[in-house]
Amino acid sequence: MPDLFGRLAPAEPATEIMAEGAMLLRGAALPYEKALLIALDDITASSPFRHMVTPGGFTMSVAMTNCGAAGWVTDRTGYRYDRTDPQTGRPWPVMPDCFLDLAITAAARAGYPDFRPDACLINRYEPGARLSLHQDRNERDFANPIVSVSLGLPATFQFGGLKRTDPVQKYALRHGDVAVWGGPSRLFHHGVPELKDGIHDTVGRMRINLTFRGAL
Ligand code: MD3
Ligand code: FE
Repeated sequence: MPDLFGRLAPAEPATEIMAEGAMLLRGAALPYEKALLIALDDITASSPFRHMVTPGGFTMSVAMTNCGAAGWVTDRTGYRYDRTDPQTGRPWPVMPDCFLDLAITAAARAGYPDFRPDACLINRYEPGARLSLHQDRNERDFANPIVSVSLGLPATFQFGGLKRTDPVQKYALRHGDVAVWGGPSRLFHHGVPELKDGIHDTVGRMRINLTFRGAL
């Protein structure tokens, strides 16, 4: 239905191109907000958030858990995908349908119609938490994109290029934003500087990021 000025509501929210192969779908997760937060409570009741230790012996400021057939873990022996949650000794919680539906729909809109994630890493940032510049390269097939969903407090997101020293661009990622990284951008360095304090209406004093991967 056109409004008073004859405008039609867009069927899909605006998309921004961040880099070749990388698209930002502003607000694309908003229709899923309630379902995602309920499913998240379910996941963390079985596999709670925990602060993992890097191979170098540092405890990460970001708390993590996973769902899906495999989960990303780090400990003193290295980074890997594991079918078992090392903290519970059980498989990771099943990936909820609303997670899968959002990830598959977003990837298709960004030009990756065949993406079927088998792992979702869930990051929880409390004020002060940060993720230093890194590449995601523990996945088997880099032909799969990574889909990232931001919920809660806004964050600055930085990404550079294939080399650690390439210049970085900054984006504000807000509640409901979805980013898809594939093709030439798949192995770009990226990170999140210290989360600023604040309180989000529905998520509280934190930022949650879901990253969907084809890991196995
Ligand atoms: C660019 N998470 O979990 S999401 C991670 O906000 C991670 O929690 C950040 O980096 C977060 O590994 C950033 C955006 C993102 C995810 C994967 C990428 C950007 C990416 C892979 C390649 C290039
Ligand atoms: Fe990453």
